Parts: sequence; C-alpha cells; structure tokens
Amino acid sequence: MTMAITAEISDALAARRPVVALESTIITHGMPYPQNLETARAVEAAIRDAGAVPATIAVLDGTLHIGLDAPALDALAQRADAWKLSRADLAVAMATGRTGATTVSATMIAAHRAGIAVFATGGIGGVHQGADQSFDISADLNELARTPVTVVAAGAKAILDLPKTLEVLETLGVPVITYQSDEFPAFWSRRSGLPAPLRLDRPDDIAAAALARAELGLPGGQLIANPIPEAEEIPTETLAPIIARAQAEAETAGITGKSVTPFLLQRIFELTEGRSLAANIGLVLNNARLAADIAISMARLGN
Ligand code: PSU
Ligand code: MN
Repeated sequence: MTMAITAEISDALAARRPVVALESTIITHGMPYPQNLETARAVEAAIRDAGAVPATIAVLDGTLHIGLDAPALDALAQRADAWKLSRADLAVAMATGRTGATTVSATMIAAHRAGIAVFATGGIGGVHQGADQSFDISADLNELARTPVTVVAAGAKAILDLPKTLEVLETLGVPVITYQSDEFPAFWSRRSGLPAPLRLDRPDDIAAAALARAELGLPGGQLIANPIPEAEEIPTETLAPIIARAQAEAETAGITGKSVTPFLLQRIFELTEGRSLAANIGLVLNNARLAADIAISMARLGN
C-alpha cells in the first residue's frame, strides 16, 4: 500500500499541532468546475486562517494522498473519470492504480490511518428517501460507528430521509451533536423540525467528548451537526418542492447506487439556478472553521 503524506502535515502531526482532514468527493462529484476548485482552495485557506493545517485526501494513480499540492488539486477538480470511493472501494482503487475521490467513509479511514482526528465536509450521506424499497443507506453511517474521527457537517443532506438517518445513527451508537442549536440542521437549511439528539456549544466540549469516548474504549466517531449560517441558508419551504422534483426525476431516469447523490445535487443546483451551490459553499467553509477550532482544542487537551 502506498500512502503519501506531505511534509507539512507529517511535521504538524509529529508536533501534535492541529490538522483537519478534507474529503475529495465533494470536489469531483459534489460541485461543478470551477467552483469545486475555488471552494477546495477556500476551505484550505479557512483552515489555515483559523490556525490549523488542512489535509485534503484522495487516491491518485493508486497512491493514497494525505494532502494535495496545488497542481494535484487542480488536476483532480477537472477529472471527469475519478472513482467515488467509499470503504468498499478504497483498497481496490489503490491496488489497481486508479484515481478516485474519497467520500466521508473513505476519508475517515484515511484520516484515522494518518493520525488525524477531525474532518470537515458539507453533509454526510444517510438513509435515502424510499430506502424501504431501495435499501440505499450511505456507508458514511456505518463508518461513523467504527472509525474514531470527529466529522463536522451541516447535518445530513436534505435529499435524505432525515428521521430515518437519525434513527440509524442512534442504533449504531453514533453521537449526533448539534453545535449551538437545539434543532438538527438540514444541510442547506438551518431547520429540519427534528430535535438535536445532543447539543454542545464549545469546541473544547466537543474535543473532550472525543477524548472521553477513547478513554471508554468505544470505537467510532462523532457527528457534529453545524447549522449553515443564517445569511446563507435556503429555507426548507423553498427547497422541499425542488428536492421532490429532483427525486422524481431520478426515479424516472432509473438512477441508482453511487450516482443518486451526485445526480440529485446537480439537479437541485440547476433548479435553484445556482443558489444551492452558493449555500453549499457557505456551509462547507463554516464547517471548516469549526473543525479547525475543534482540532485546536484537541491539540491542547492532548487528544
Ligand atoms: N457533502 C457535500 N457534497 C457531497 C458530499 C458531501 O456537500 O457531494 C459527498 C460525501 O463524499 C459523502 C457522499 O460521503 O456525498 C455521500 O454519497 P452516498 O450518498 O452515495 O453515500
Ligand atoms: Mn447510496
């Protein structure tokens, strides 16, 4: 297995300085070019500004990269044939020299392997609408149950069945902790109508909770649900009919498996005339800043 970690990141980890992992599926399958590249760069800059080191993760020609330099990030953002890698695909992609972007599940595995305990993304995958028929449940949920990484997201993507997603997370024993809110957020919107299972208001408490889990010998991570800033949100009422329409189109077109989430995100982008993308960028940046603060707390508390 080949893993390449940049000198900046390995130095930071060796000195126990804060590092934040970032996924790459959001770049290749979650946003159109060139906004995907601009966002990836802006997210890295936000983490640096907050005092931590960003570590964008991807598989390039079979090598698992922890940290991408500027040309590599640029090339990945323009590749149309990158695989979408979850826990199931990671080893095959590496063994056969592929290039692939890591989803939340594969990014957690890679981050943990490299010694990174905090990871920022947009929204995690979860239980899809109609899962009672399709059985489509994201591998992200199972990963949160097994791999000890704190994942900062704006909740689960609102294209999902959020009540069922929360139920599965509860069954799996994943702490779902909303940041500074009593309501579980719905990705592009601050509100979902669902109460937050747990609430914490300070990065120090989130870091302490991760430490306490480790001391208890519990496997698995924690999901930090960070509501999108008010100025950037799209109200649930505006989005609901658009999501329903995109979902109906996916069904008619026979979209299944890994293609479902990218298809829905792309259609919602078109149907909102780009507004969903602006909100997505806003929430990712917001998550990156919180993740950096949590990583700083963890470094101080000795996580
Ligand atoms: N967050 C975003 N956009 C995305 C994703 C997250 O703002 O595209 C990606 C993540 O990589 C997540 C994946 O793991 O979507 C979920 O895909 P699926 O539903 O197929 O498991
Ligand atoms: Mn799926």
